Amino acid sequence: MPSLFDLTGRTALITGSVRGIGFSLAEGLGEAGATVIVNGRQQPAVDEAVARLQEKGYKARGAVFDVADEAAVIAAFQAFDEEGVEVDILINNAGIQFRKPMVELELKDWQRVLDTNLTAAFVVGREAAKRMIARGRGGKIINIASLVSEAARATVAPYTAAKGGIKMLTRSMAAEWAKFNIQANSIGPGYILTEMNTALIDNPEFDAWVKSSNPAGRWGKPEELAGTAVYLASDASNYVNGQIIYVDGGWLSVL
Ligand code: GCO
Repeated sequence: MPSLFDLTGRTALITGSVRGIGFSLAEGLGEAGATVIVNGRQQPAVDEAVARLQEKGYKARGAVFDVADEAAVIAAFQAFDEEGVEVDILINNAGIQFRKPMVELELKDWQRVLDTNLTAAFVVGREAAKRMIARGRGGKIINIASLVSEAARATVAPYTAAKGGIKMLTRSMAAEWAKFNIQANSIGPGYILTEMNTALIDNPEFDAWVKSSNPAGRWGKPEELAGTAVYLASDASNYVNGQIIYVDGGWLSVL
């Protein structure tokens, strides 16, 4: 009996996957048998990530496009169509961070974060879902949320608003696409040891706050998100829709 978690024969597009959480998710889905499409904005970084995955024995290819550029997203999916590439699993992972108090925040910086962290998930999700629906065999969409999908931290308002939006966009996707056998869910990482968080990791006070605020008493590792991604990308979650699974060391569950 094939494993409920076997992704063999399925193709997964993971946006923003040349490093960090996205790359770890690509490793996890590759390990489960999926062909992974690495996405980023720079060809050299995408090529390097694809090579690293292939060296590990995983099936991988690249797709260079900016998720915040609708025309580029549409062109990328048209190229998939022409090449016969069928995205069965989409992980909307691409995201940026911009830390500044709101009273000092310029609209252009707010907009750039919302464009990349929320609107892009809608645009890429729309292009993937159109094709999943047309193929008639369903699909999986996983949106990367955050602790700040539930509770806010000062100085990251655009990121927080976007991640709160990801929570409800995920439910909207479930509301509209469940009937096509598409399951759309989210993963809410806690504070993870990633390049985006370097400034926080290197700040002794912030590091102490993270370690004292979750019952695990530590930062999470990117690879600790892969199992949840494989679960949500596999047949094991075919009756799960519109949910967020927090991978946060217990942070949100305790006072
Ligand atoms: C920050 C961090 C967070 C984490 C993560 C927490 O500045 O507070 O970047 O946003 O990245 O989203 O779940």
